[in-house]
Amino acid sequence: MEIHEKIKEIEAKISESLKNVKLSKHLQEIKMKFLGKTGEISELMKGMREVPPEKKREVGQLLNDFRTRTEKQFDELNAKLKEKELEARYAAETIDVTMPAKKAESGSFHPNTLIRNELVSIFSGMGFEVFEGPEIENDYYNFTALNTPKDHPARDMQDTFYLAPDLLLRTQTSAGQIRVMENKKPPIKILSPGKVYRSDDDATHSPMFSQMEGLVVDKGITLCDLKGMLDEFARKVFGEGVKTRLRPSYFPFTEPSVEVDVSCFECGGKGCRLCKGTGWIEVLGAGMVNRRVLEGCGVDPDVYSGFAFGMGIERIAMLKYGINNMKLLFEGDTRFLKQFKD
Ligand code: 2NM
Repeated sequence: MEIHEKIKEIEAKISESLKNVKLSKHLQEIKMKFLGKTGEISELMKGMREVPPEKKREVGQLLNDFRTRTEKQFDELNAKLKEKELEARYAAETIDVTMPAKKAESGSFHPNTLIRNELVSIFSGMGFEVFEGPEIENDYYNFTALNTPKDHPARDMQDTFYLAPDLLLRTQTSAGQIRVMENKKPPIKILSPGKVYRSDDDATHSPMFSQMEGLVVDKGITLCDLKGMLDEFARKVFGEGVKTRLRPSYFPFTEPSVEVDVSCFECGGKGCRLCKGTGWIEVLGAGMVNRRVLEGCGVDPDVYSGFAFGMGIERIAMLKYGINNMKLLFEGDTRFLKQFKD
């Protein structure tokens, strides 16, 4: 076949192939088909061997021109495609610096933590030191040392989570306070916040809840000291005008034992829904440490006396923040929790 026709034929193939090329990657593949080592143009040039000598110059010139032309054609198209691809990439990766930034959500403290921190701060101000005992205790520290007799209902399997015959989840943080009395000579003034466990689960009881207990032991400590400290606590937590009232009660580890009410901070004592018309709200239990408890810890009850108190953190949180459902404090629902951002 005539060399001109051959060239024309390949040129036609090339323009046909280039019609729908959109990506430089595909262009490169097509280029190989024609200009690669075994491409059509290269194969055509290998045919130079059969060209008679007198035609070699002319045909060689034609083929060289053709190859140069074609290479240029590919290079130019490649440059165009590359530029388009770069533009598309820039467009796709554009950052709109005027877009409003995504708000970084900040966390908030759990109401229990807020109350705990507030109480620790108030009692630290009165000279209490924080002591946290272990959550796993034995019968002695949780019951016996606290003067809870062997047949006391609190020891029942139904109220206490036992891990082994003599290993249990503490039902009150005072278990740890016994260790302090055993190891330290009075004056003792400690605050014990922490989780406690009771086999109890209904609308107003959770099997795990948080307590804050306080203990003061020294020479000459009386119920008046307890009352004075409680007044200070009530004013700081619930407001300046709030008073406290003691009612007789019973705990095995204190004698006498009292329930402590605060005057209703909602109605000022006139009676409202919060205080159920009584003007008073029960907030904690307390008493003078039972001499048998002191004795058991090696503290001479004829020399020293002490008072102790204990409150439920959840209860204080519910009262202070007006939370009407205790379960909200255990669910971790952020719709609830984020209302406590300050
Ligand atoms: C309460 C009520 C009354 C209490 C007793 C003790 C200890 F360790 F001294 F015996 N710590 N906390 C106590 C007393 C706790 O909670 C309602």
